[in-house]
Amino acid sequence: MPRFRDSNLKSQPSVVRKERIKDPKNPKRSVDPAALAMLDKAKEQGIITAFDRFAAQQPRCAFGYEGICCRICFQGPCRIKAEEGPGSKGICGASAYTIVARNIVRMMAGGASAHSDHGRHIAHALLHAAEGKTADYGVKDGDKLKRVAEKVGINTEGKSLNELAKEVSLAALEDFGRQTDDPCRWLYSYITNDRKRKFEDCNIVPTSIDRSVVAMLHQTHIGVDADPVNIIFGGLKTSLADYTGMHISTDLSDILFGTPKPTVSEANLGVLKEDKVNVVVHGHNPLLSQTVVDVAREMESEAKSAGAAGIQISGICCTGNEVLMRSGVPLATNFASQELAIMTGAVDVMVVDVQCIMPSIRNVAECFKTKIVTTMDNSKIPGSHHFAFDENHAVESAKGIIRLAIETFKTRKGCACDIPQVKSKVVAGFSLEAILELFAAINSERPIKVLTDAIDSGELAGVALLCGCNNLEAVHDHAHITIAKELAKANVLMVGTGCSAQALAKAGLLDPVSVEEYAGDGLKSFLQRVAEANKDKLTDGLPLMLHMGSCVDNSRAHDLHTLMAEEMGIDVPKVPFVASAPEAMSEKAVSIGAGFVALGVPTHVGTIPPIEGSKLTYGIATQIASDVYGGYFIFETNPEVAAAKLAAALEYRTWKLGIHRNAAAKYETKLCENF
Ligand code: BF8
Ligand code: SF4
Repeated sequence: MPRFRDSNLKSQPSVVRKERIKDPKNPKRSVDPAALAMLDKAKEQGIITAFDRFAAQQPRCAFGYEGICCRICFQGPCRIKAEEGPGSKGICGASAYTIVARNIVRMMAGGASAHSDHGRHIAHALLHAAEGKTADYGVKDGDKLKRVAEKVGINTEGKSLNELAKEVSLAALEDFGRQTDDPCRWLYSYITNDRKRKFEDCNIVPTSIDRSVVAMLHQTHIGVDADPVNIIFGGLKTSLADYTGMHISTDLSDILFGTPKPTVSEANLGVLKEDKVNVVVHGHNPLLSQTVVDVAREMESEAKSAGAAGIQISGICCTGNEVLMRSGVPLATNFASQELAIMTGAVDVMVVDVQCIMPSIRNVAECFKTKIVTTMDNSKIPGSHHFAFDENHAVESAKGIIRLAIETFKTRKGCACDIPQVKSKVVAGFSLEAILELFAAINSERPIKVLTDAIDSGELAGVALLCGCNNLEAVHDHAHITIAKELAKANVLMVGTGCSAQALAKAGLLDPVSVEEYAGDGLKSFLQRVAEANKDKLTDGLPLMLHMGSCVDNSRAHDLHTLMAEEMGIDVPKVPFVASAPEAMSEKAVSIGAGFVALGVPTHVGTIPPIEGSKLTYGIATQIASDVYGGYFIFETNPEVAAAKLAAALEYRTWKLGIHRNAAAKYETKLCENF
């Protein structure tokens, strides 16, 4: 990690392990007023939630927490129990560094699999739509289709949209199973030439998604790789396969459902309506949730005939982000508080697809009228309703789900609900295309220059991506909100995704009025200038953070980073761009974070992943990564200190770039490439 002006700021956490979790036995650990109201209700009614189960799991096993428990073969679990002697290694002789490295890269493989399988599902839907095999989907954004085709090197001339969609989806599917040694096409179409050289030099270029995951599981089988650097580099290859899968998901979802544009909506449990049929979509895959949203609009009259005032759809987790971004559907809540939405008693159906769905939602639903509907072959919860979802029966399944919700409403009608009257206005929908269109109102030739000029002039301190999960280990939403407020004060332009964006949405930070209260003078003038130039499109102004979408849409943020690098004439690790996952928890977060680091981004994580058990592996993540890739991890559990570290990382890059630019001007040379 580079040295910062304040030498107290390091990549290691400022908080000792024992003090990291505030009040761990207290189940009321949230700053969201709606969640707190529901936690009171849960206590009164004796309903157990994730907040209680977190307390019950304390104290956690130190071996697992530090990553030095190995369960890769069943001679174990082996734990590293001593500094030396037989207890200092696993039964096979694996050292702490091997065990920690193997565990963490297997998490990357899990994350890459989840994102990419989602992308594959969408690629199949696009292919079948293009071949006329499903009537339920089709190309909605032909311009995006052409842009993506051109970007990945497919000739668009003289081809119909369906011909092109077929070629693009087949090219995407090839990235999953290519058997030659050519690189993943989606990765190589979007990154800089300098990054390609770097990845080739380090031998971490994935040739296909499936192959890199299989190779990773092989490499970490008992008795294969013991070298932590080689294992971690194998993990980085998998994380770049994850990037590939995320980019395919984003691109093909935009083609099928439209590229997001700024939209006004609301967030938090107050969006549920007692007198309406409430359908909550939860999970990640827009194939289903977008169809539910579209079908619900056509079924309003059926709901009204059942005595409801209409149908209210709202979202949780990333599927919620997908339908917010494209259709303005309100957000109910984020990951940690998913059970609490059911506690309102107002949810008729919670329909789930894949990832981040707590199996406990069914137990909570049993206490109310709520029905849980699972939809995917690979994601079922015992005791729930299952509507098998596939591209050929999407509309039919969505209609069945809405009808079940209407029937449930009939039995719920007249029962008391407890909907906390808490919600905030949200302006979201900032795809990269939407952001560039806003900038184009100021500079139509080179829109991205509006942003890089603001950094060069010192108006903005840089760009930060706020992303990632909730983790019950943290006080729900607190770190997301605190870091956002601190970075806003420091004039950092923020973009966001995932549950992080949802935390800010619920807290009112995606309401443009929050700019006046929290933004520093530079950020305020930048946002106001861009909003003023786009008065016709942005009737409500710009919010403090630009919501770019779901977790796969971190690919949009990577593209913004790459465009900035190209405009500034430098490679990505020199751009004042940082990322933060203040409350990360999932395997996907591990693979995204590792990908960010390989792409040269200082990446803060506010909840410590299980790698502290090996100083060597920890050093690879924080120090060696920086030396090789320019990106590195910053671990910090205190959000105020984390914000200071992120601001310092930006300042360091701006300072260094300034020095090299001055030197280049003084000596009339080109900008040095290797600083
Ligand atoms: O993919 S942020 S808790 S919902 S894993 Fe899950 Fe984490 Fe939320 Fe979205 Ni991303
Ligand atoms: Fe133990 Fe080695 Fe088996 Fe891991 S792989 S459980 S360290 S014997």
